[in-house]
Amino acid sequence: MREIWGVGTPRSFRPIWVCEEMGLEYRHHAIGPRTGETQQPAFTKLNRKQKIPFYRDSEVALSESVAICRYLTRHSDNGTFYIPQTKKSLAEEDEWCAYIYGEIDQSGLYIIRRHGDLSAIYGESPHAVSCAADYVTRHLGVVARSLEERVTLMAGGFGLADIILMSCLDWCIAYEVGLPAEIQRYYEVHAARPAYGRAMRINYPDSFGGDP
Ligand SMILES: N[C@@H](CCC(=O)N[C@@H](CS)C(=O)NCC(=O)O)C(=O)O
Repeated sequence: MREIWGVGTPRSFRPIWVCEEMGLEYRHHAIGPRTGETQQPAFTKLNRKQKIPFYRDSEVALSESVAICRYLTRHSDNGTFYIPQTKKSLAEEDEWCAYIYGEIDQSGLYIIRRHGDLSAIYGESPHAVSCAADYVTRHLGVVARSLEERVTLMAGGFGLADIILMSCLDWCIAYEVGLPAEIQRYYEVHAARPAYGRAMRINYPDSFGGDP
């Protein structure tokens, strides 16, 4: 049985959406960030990083949202999710995932979080927050250029790179980082996917009346 730990963050949203998109069954442990749940001994035994998301099945135990999602995409092909098959397309998808995760998520949005929402832990720095927002804007501009002609990052269709990007766009919206027109159009197309709606309800139950 697949199990996913984590709720309430863009990172926990990713594997939930992949499972919902691909029709993979899983048991969800809705433990949240900064609630003390990731520090509990039972969870620490599973994931020494004390972070969500975390994933386990009979074969692997994985942390890191991108790694978990990539692993999950190899488990089914219901035809609605693009899975690269060639060395070239795998590398191109990898390039998108590393770029979005490294530059937009970790070096941009998470800096805003650290020195904004989490300033009690990491120190308050309005300057870091505003520089990180500018940094995200600059890289959204790069992504936007690739979305001028189509509404998926990969020419083959909607897939893993889009899930990573969309989760960052939800985060941008929450932090009031403006989206270029091409990205706004892209966002609206994929936010209408039924699996996105289901994953939102599961991952952000408080925003939907607490009832996933
Ligand atoms: N690189 C990791 C980041 C995971 C991460 O930082 N998770 C945060 C929430 S977004 C967390 O669990 N923080 C510890 C806690 O809140 O207790 C990933 O992409 O999965």
